[in-house]
This record gives sequence, structure tokens and C-alpha cells, in this order.
Amino acid sequence: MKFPSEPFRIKVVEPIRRTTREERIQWLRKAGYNLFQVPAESVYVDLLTDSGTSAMSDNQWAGLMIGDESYAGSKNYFHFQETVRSIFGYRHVIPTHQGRMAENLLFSTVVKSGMAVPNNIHFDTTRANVEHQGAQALDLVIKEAYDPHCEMPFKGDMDLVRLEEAINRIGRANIPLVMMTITNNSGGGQPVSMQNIKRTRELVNRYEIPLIFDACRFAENCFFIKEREPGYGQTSILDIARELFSYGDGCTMSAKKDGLVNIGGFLGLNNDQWAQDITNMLIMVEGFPTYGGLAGRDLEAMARGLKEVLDEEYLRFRVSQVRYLGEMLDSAGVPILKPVGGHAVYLNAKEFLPDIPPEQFPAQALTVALYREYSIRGVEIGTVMFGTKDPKTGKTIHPELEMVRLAIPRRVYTNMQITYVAESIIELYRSRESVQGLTMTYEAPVLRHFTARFDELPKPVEQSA
Ligand code: P70
Repeated sequence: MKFPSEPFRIKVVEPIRRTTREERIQWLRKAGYNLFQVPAESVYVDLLTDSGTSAMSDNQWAGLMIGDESYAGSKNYFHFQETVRSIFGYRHVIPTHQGRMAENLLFSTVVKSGMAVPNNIHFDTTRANVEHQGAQALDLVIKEAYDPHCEMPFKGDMDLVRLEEAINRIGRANIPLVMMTITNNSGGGQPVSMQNIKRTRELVNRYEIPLIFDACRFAENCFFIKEREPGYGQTSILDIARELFSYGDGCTMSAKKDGLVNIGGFLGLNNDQWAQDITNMLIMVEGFPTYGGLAGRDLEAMARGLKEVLDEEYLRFRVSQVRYLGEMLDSAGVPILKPVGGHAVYLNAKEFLPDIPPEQFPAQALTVALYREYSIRGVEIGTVMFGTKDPKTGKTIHPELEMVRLAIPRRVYTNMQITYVAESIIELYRSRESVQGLTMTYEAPVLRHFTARFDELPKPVEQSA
């Protein structure tokens, strides 16, 4: 079946409300046209993120009830540790409350000012955490990743020529580690192939540089390997994951994605010295090493979620649901990034709103219109999130892609709700000249997208009138 139906049934429901357009206009004004600032209750279909928004299974909820809240040596930690070791294979398993704490602990321990960290593409918090150490975050994905029309199966692959060139230019001593984000979120949720991972390993081995995975969406990446990479069609997702992680020295993980939990993360590491230094830091800023900023029950839910996410039937539904949305939009001519990624559909705002120049934040304008007209919340992945300033001229340097990401929470929305999203966006596309550009009125020095404020500019017709 091309689009398999849901491999679960609904046991508990959470009502969602449809607000009026008038109400949403008011919320937008109050929020400074930033969707991070509107109350979630005013949203009908919330595709802001797939992070922490999953529905847990009955098995996970049952796990919460056997939470062992002992300060030290909770049984749930041991279950969690054993689960992580059996999938990821790393010796040291350090729990954190979410992904960015794993990043912060790792980078503050091994990254020093003046160094550089290559990645296929850093996501927002990863980039911010590298730069916070005074280091440079290098994005070295293959160039095809920036072409929204190129339908390669593994558009998240690292460009090995550019990686080697960067190592030679910057010097091995200034590259404490190489990261690999699976799947590549900023590039459209695109997977990385096993072959590319293997080759990256061989390359960094020659320079004795550790390879660390940003593993948030590892199960979706493994599913794509099974589906698309020759030789893996008969391999289980677990075995694919084991092979994949065997090429690395560790990982940072936000379990809020493929851990199927609402909060949680961890660091997996083989390096004893790094693990020791990080554990000492963990005790100071996060918690004792057998809970790391989480409750025992959270560790249990995470252990169970990490096993459930490997279920192939679940993954097939998951990836197909996202593809279902993508294909409906694509066949109606709505410009999206192709191929469709694992966790989200990315609208190509440059083509959706060709009359709104990058200085007027077309992707942000599109998120505003989607919410105002249809009560759907997406997130801007464009100039607001990744624009940088030229230090000499102060002018904004725009990223290559201006996108609106529609991230699908796991096991949350039915295909009928996804159909509603597709039909709404198709309708908006047909009346796209009504969408207004924006001007930014406030920005924070780092991670500005969370708190930035905007005003709407007059519509182009009004301008020329
Ligand atoms: C997302 C969230 C988090 C993330 C990630 C990768 C590849 C690390 C992290 C940090 C962030 C977000 C973005 C827009 C709206 C809401 C939330 N990604 N690495 O949705 O993990 O959040 O647990 O600290 O994607 O993609 P954590």
C-alpha cells in the first residue's frame, strides 16, 4: 500500500479547538507575528515541531508508573542504559534533559575558542552551542542539498571533498570532532547514506578525528537506508542502526524526536576521558549521572520509546504520512523541497511568494498567513533562523533556502487532519498575492527566531496604489 493507514488506535483524546480568524488576528498582533509567541491552544493543527510532541504509547504510560525516583542508582536508569547500549553501542550513557544539554556538555568540554566543528548542516541549537565556545560551525553537506528540486535519495550526505579540504586548511589540531546530523534537519530532513557515513569514518580515521552523530532522528534515517540503499532491504532497522553507530565514537541525542518522549536526551560516548569530564560537569549543572535532569519515570518512558521507534511498521507509516502531505502539495503545484524528508514537509517560500524579497522574510510571512487563515502553525527555517550579519557592512546574509517547515508530530494527527493541512495550503497557494511581507522590530543576539518581533508591511497592491 502506498500510504499505509495508522498502525495504532486512539485510546485517549485531547480536544483541540478551532479559533476564529478575528481571534487569530489579535493573537498575531500580540505575538509580534512570531508563531513561537502565540498560545498553543489557539492553534488547530500544530506543526511547529516534531520535538517533544509525540504521543506516547500505552506501554510508555505504563512505564511511568514504575518510575523509581531514587536519587542514585534508579532501576530505570539501568534499563535505559542497557537499551541505549544495545542500539547505539556506546560504552558511556549520560542522560540529559534534552538534546541541547548534551551538545552543551560535549562542546564545552572538547571545543575551544578558535576551533571549528564540521557537520553536514548544524541545526539551530547545535550551531549556537558551537559558536558559544568561540568556535566556527562549518556546514559541509553536498551541494545538491541546496537545490530544492534535486531528487537524490541521500541529500543529507557529507561532502567529503570539502571536509578533507577543511581539515587540511584548518588543521587537525583545531578540529576536535566531526558531527553528522541524521537526518539532516536544516536541509529538509534528508537522510545520510550508510556509504557516506562509512566513507566519512575512513576519512576522519586518517586524521584521528572522532565522529559524533547528532542522532535525534536516527530511526527515520535508518528506515530510509532500508528503503533506498542497495543491500539493506532485508536488514532490520535495529541492525542498520547498530552498523551506523559503529562508525561513530559517540552521539548527542534529543529523545524528544525518535525517543518518542516529551522530554529527554542523552550523550553516548566511547572516550573514557571525555565521559569522565562531562560527568563531572553534569553533576554540577544537570544532576546525578543516573538521572541527569530527568525523573526516573522519564528514563523508563525513553527506554521504551527507543525500542518502539525501531518498529518497521510504525516507521513505514510515519515516513509515509509525511510523504502523503508532500505528495498532495506537490501534485497541486505547491513548491516544496524534494524529496520529502522524514519528519517534515518544507515549503519553498522563495517560489511560493516570489514577490516578497528575502529582506521581508517571505518564509516568516508564510507562517503568519497559514496561521491567520487556517490555524495551522509551521516554523520558519530561513533568514529569521539562519540569517547572519556581514561583520563589515552589517548587512544580512541570507541562507540559500527560505523554507517553512511543517513538522509532523509522531502518532498525533490522523491522515484526515493531514488532508486538512494539504487542502488549506493549496487554497492559500491559489491566493498567495494576498500575503504581506514583514519587517523585524526586535531581535535577540542569539537564537533570535524564538523571540523576534515583526510588523506587517503594506500589501504590494496597496504600495503601488
Ligand atoms: C526541531 C527542534 C532540535 C534539535 C535538532 C537537531 C538536529 C539538536 C536539537 C536540539 C528545535 C525546534 C525548532 C523549531 C521549533 C521548535 C523546536 N530541534 N539537533 O523542531 O534538541 O530541542 O532536545 O534541545 O533538530 O527541529 P533539543
